[in-house]
Amino acid sequence: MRAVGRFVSRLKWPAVLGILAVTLSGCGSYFTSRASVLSPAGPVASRELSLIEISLAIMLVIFVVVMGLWAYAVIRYRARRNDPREPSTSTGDTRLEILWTVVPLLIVIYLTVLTVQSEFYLTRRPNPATSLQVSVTGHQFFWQFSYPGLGISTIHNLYIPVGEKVNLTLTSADVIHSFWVPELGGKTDAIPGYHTYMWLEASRAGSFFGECAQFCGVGHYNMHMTVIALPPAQFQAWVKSMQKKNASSSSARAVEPGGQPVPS
Ligand SMILES: [Cu+2]
Repeated sequence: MRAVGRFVSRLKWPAVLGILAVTLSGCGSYFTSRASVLSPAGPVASRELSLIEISLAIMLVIFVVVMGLWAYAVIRYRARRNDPREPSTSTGDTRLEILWTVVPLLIVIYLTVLTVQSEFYLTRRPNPATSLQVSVTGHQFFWQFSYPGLGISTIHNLYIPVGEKVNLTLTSADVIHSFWVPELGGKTDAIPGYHTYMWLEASRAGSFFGECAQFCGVGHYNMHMTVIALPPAQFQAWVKSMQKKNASSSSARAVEPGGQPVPS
């Protein structure tokens, strides 16, 4: 301990502040980056963020109360030079024991109820009649999206209409990948030979950055995607233009403009 104290005192405050500044600067990109769970753009991500915020607020209250009591005890009962008396000790207090057993129990029950409710909300599959169906396939190292009801397919970019639930069925052509668009919702694994499900909805138009969140090989770092949420009329126009291209294409397989052909 003494060695640590000597080390800190030799560093002095400017150095400590310098290290803090460098370390915390890493947080800047987190708050401003395209891929932040802190700027939700749809009901799934909003629900997830509210769970994070509620848990964080409870933890903050506990932290402040515990640290406050600790600081009070340290200052109030510290050894004083001119006071040789030992501080008084107590052997227990039933009311306090009950209090610090019941309060954490209530907090855990509250968080459990909130979490289970959110789980049900997030895993309830939207009605196929009122939602868009998309099959997502992870490949080393790109994402493929096909719209079974519309006969079109894209890679890299997932086009969706604003304000409509999108029902995703995920799988993988090779290894395990994980589909993650932070502003729209949490991660879901794409597993070879297996189907997983999630739904998303964008409540505003825009481009939302996404990436593979499961290390899947040398190209993992570049396995990005963009979810492009268009107003419904524009989405319909995009669908029509893709279907037209599909019809005129000899391979009968339309590809995202500017994208690579979908590998067979
Ligand atoms: Cu991957």
